[in-house]
Amino acid sequence: MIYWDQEKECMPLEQLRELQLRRLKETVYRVYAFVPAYQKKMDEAGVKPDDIKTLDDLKKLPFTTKQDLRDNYPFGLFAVPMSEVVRIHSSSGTTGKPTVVGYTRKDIDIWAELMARALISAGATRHSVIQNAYGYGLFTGGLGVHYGAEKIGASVIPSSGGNTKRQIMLMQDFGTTILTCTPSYALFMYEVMKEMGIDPADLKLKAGIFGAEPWSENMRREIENNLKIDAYDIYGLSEIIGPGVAIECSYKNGLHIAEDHFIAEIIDPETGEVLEDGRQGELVITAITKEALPIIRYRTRDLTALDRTPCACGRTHVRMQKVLGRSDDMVIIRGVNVFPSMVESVLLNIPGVEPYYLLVVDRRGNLDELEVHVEVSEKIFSDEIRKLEELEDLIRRELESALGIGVKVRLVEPKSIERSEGKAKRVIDRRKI
Ligand code: DLL
Repeated sequence: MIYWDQEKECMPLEQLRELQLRRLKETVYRVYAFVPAYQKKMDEAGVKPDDIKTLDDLKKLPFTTKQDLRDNYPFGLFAVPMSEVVRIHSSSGTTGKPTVVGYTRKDIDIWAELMARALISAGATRHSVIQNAYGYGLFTGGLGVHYGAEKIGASVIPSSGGNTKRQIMLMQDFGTTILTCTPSYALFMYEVMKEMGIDPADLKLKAGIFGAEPWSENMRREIENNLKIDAYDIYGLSEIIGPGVAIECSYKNGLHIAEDHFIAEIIDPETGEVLEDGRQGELVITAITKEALPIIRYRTRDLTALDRTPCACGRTHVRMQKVLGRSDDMVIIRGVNVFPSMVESVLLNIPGVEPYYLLVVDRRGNLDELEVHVEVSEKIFSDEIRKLEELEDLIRRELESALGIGVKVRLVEPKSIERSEGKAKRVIDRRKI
């Protein structure tokens, strides 16, 4: 099976746009009627539900931001009474209150459908044994993937994050064919496998569906080569629904956004102006079928670009590029924007460098400084000092030419950078401490 719902996934564009417009109109009427915060924002912007006559009119509506969710904490943006809400999730805010999201029965069903599509798109079938190592709990990764996996009739192992040796034992004993977790956790699993003397080629593992954090193409190659699997990128965020907003197909040439449920736009993050297809900017999503938490023009803070050229897989839904990073993780060094994924791409092209790194930003005097900590292999680390210095110098030159700023590089001992069982931390910004 190539599609879960061919009718929706391959819908002719004209029909798709009609469906989007109808659903958008309904959503706008609903939020205006039932969510005072939306009504207030729309009144302030001088726009009424009746003003939305075409998809282009979406532009007239104000953006929604994480701050709006915070200001209405916990349930203020819900468009249904709590008696209709069957599930609550939240995303762990590093600062302040978490972001709270709610689902009706129908929202949960749609989410499971989207995850079923995503899993099938990445090659899963009802014969798959899916080990789901995304965290179960308030995080949407665990339960989101779980419901989709059950829906397609696969056998799901709800292993959740952590206890890595046990994960590997389960993989061996239960014959896991698909692993779902963050890409950084997949890498860590490989490292532990090596320590346990297990060759991934001896496992039944065929594919991995990785997301919840940015990862470069080079990281994909690294994971695919190490674990001997096909690695697919899955995107989503709790504010919109959770995982399953977008997924790669077998062509791995961008992630198809489920356009029958979401409308995607790219804006200039500085001006808010909508950019034409192909230009890179901030992804903005409108959820047009959500009951509990419909969300209008949500600013994801994720940087990507949209591609509307036809995809060989037959799906008509727009593709988004692999996410470059989120603006929160972007560090501005002397005016230059640096994303961890840019550093990652450079590092993983250099032999002897391990896929573990950390960006440490500090201010000396009035000057910002970026120091990149890079782990090297045992073999390299035991080399003579001169060779290590040469490698350090090579990494520095490669980074400087890719980023266009001066950087410091510090080679660090194997296994000294903290391993991740969920979302990896790539930046320490000492300017903010
Ligand atoms: O991370 C949902 C999810 C779970 C997605 C499992 C995929 C797999 P949040 O915790 O709300 O939800 O975090 C959402 O994570 O705005 C992005 O910055 C980042 N993110 C998610 N998927 C990707 C991806 C889940 N494939 C935030 N590539 C988003 C890059 C991603 N960044």
